[in-house]
Amino acid sequence: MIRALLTSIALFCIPMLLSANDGYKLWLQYYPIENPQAWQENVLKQVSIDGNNETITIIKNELEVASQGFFSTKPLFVKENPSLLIALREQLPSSLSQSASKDLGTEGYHIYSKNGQTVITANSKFGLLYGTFRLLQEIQKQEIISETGIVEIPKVKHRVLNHWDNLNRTVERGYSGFSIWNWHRLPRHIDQQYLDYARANASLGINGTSVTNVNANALVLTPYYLEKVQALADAFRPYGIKLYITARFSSPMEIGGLETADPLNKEVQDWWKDKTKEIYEYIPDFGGFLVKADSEGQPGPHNYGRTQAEGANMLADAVKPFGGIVMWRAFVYSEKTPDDRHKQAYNEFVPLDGKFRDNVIVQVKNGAIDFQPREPFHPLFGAMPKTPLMMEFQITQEYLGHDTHLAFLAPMYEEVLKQDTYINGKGSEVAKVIDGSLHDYSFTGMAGVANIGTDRNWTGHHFHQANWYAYGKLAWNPWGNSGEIAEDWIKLTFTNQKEFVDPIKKMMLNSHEMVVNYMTPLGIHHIMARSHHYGPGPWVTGGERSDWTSTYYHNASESGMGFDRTQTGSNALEQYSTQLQEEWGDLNSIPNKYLLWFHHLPWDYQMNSGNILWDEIAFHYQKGVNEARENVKIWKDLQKHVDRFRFEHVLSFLEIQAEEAEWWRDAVLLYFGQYSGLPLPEGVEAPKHDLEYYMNIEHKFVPGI
Ligand code: GCV
Repeated sequence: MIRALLTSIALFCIPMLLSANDGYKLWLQYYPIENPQAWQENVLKQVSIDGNNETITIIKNELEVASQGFFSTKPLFVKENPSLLIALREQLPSSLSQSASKDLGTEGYHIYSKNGQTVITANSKFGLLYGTFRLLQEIQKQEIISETGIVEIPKVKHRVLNHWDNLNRTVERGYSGFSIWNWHRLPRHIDQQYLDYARANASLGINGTSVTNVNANALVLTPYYLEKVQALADAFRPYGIKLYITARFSSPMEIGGLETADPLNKEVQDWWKDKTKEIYEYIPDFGGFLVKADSEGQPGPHNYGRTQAEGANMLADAVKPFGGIVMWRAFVYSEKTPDDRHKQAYNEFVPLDGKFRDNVIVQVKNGAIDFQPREPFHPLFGAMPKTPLMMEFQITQEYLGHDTHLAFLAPMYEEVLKQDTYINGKGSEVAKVIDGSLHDYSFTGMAGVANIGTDRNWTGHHFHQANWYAYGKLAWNPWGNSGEIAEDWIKLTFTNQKEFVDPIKKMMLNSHEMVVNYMTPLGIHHIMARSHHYGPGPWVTGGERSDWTSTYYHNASESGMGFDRTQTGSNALEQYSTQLQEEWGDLNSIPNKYLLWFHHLPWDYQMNSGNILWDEIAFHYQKGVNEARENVKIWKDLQKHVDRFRFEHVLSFLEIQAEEAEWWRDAVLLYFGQYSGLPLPEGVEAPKHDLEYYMNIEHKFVPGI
């Protein structure tokens, strides 16, 4: 009897364990391939790869893990007659070289088939590593490698993750647990997760990481921490990843004993030169510094009456002899400046165009305010022809519901990258600033503020792995397509089955717009709760600075709402090209998505849909709620395609999201309804509670601050 019971428990548990997938493997699942085509089955059987270095060992391991996962076999590493030849171009036998692979640069790769063999070639071991990951992805997706094959060359040079991780392991705006950097155990203990992190990044072509918060702590520059940073750099190096750290501008005073941090002071300059030399002794290929200065209480050159260029150049001179760079953030604004926050970075940086050293790249957020659910592109893009500018996207969802709200961000990134600035006439897209082609420079970059933490699945929501993935893909190629990125990610992470891929792709591609609908439609912005930014807070007002309040941005009153950024208002519009000034300044041509970003309008303003503004706003909120509810249904219907762990995890998050979409709708409509004085239009559900109820919701210890 007892034995029978135990047997049945065991039989019940085995499938449960087998179906346990905690998501740790990200998009590198390498799940079994059913009915593989002959070439797929054969390609990993006999592999030839020469060379004796850590990167080559990583490539071999990857091939083993993948082959084991796909086909339950291990590849044989051979010298003769391989099915897969992985070789540097200079090592390729002439019978196998191809002309198309000539211009691969230092990181590009070419995968092709010739004479029955599959070949991966590149000019460097990192090109081979990227090519290997790509081949494995193609195998998982069941694609064929043709004779011309795949030629890939990154369009952006510095593809960097920015971790806003503090030395105490909290993560500013991080919602997936603690920082994965265990500073206390470093340098002696190298956690497996560091290597898995590097591997995942390499699989996307990410080639840099800045491991500390931009709200920086000078201690990271002391020998105690440099030893630890060195250990991380050593772990990442074989994966082609350079390490950067954030430099606190006042470090010479805080840890150097100087009385000033003035960038024009010789002692200060020498301090940074010596410090930099010391860092390079620990990390010979150190990437350089990332700096946030003169922003939100951070020290900077303004403290000494100096410009951003003078501050950046001092650090640039220090790293220059070692080949390092400075990524200097343009997120500079002050509550003491009476101007619209939207305009401040542009006003500060444009006059400095051409004044930065050639190893400084200015890092600009995608929009001028701050990673709102939707923002028009930052007017700096295109406006500094003599200064390389890099993009900063936020992958972590500070303003997008944190970790429980599904928002696939590739469409948002794509919207910004493909937006025409019209700076040099039609066809001057933001992506051309980022890939350097608009102003003809090769010093290019993209940064993504990481959403990675100690959560077992890395990113909190399983679907937010897709945002890390999408960032990596767009950093490699800013002209990439969200649909293709979503489809590939689904296939690599879950399954190739069309019945799953199609609806999930649709759900992902709509998810960002859905969140915009129930949070901030029609150009409404910055109306979230104070400080932690979780949930609605259109009533936020007062406090230490007005540019951190909601009322500063929405300007709601009985007469209407919206921020007038036209000539009758702050005229932030004048920072864009004349083409866009005309398009966005005119109520007949501005896209609805930017309407209240640039215009203050009465509640009964007649929209081209036939609705008045108030009704249109209300319909958007309701639409967002409906879509969030629908996603729960879509997911439930697909249960049979997903392992139990990930199914349940995602389901509970989608349910939270649907509930919180209602919270947003009700709170915001009740609040603005006080001013519009109008009833909710038919089709919009009545709020469950009164405004006071929503204003009194207080979440304790929200992560990320
Ligand atoms: C790291 C926003 C965030 C801050 C962040 C800042 C920045 O203001 O709320 O947490 O600070 O952006 O990008 O520097």
